[in-house]
Amino acid sequence: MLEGLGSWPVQQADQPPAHSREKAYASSNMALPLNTSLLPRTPETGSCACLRVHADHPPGVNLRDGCLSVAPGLESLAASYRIEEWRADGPGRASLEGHVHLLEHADVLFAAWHQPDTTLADTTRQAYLDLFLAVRARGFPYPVRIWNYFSDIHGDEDGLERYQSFCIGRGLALDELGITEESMPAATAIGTRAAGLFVYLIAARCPGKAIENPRQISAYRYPEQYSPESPAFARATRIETTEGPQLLLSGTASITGHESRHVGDCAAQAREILANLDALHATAGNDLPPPAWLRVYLRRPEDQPVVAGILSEHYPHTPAVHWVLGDVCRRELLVEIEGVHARTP
Ligand code: 3EB
Repeated sequence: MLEGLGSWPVQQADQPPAHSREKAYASSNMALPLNTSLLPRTPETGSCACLRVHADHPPGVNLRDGCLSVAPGLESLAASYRIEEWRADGPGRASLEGHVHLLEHADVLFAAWHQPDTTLADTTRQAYLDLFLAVRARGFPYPVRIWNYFSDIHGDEDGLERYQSFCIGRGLALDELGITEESMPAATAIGTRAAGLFVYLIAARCPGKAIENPRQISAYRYPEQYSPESPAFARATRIETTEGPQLLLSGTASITGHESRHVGDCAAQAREILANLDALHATAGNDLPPPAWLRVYLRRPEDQPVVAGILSEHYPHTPAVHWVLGDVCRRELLVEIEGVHARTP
């Protein structure tokens, strides 16, 4: 078992620190140089050294022009094309290690993985092992945000729903890596129509703060009816950046306690999600700015106008929104929202 992965870095005088640990201590009080925005089109500038998530592109991962580009099979809804960009400082160093595409900055590491899913459980296990070992080897053992996309999320694999197989694979990898569920960051897991499993993440040298939602049971404590292996993610991650605190919001659904609410009513589901997002904001600290952007996953494109109305009623200044098609992991859920609280320029 590999130690020190997911636990808080505790200084131990009797243990000579590994190179990566030394670095982690050196920068432990340093704010992360990280910011994000939702762009209406690809900027003209050649080299960006950032992580870009594209919708409506042929699915895949590449390292071109010093940029880590991920197209995880997202399909934008009408007139909503956006690019999600995450910027760190400096030029960044791109590399491909096995199936892991990496873009390394001084204090932030972007990593992405995409392979066909032979069986989703095995493939997910391999993706998590590959990614977590790669970021750890570079001195960035703490993912602060993870995204997961795969096709046919309600399909069957060996008698289980594919989302459950995904949870099993993730759980196996975390066990092997010695990572506890409580130390996992914010995440998204959404069904798309693109082949293969996509997992990508943002990792840091020091952990972010996992935030749980007082309105919801932690996903890793859900009763077994949802999955034989519980979902391992936090409801949000709070990080301190050079531009102030940020709150990275997990894909958030109409769930309170552990139960789906407002089955069949997308508008009511959206309102419940906003109550969940507000609760996360309140829990994470009132020093946090409002959401800079949100991504709304809809099972049915025709629900867009009603959800858009609810968002603009709720927020005094409606954040930038990327509307996409996506299948939430429970069949009865019609909408899910993720996003980021961050200072906007
Ligand atoms: C939920 O709250 C909705 O398995 O990584 C949202 C975000 C959901 C992440 C995951 C699942 C995951 O249970 C589903």
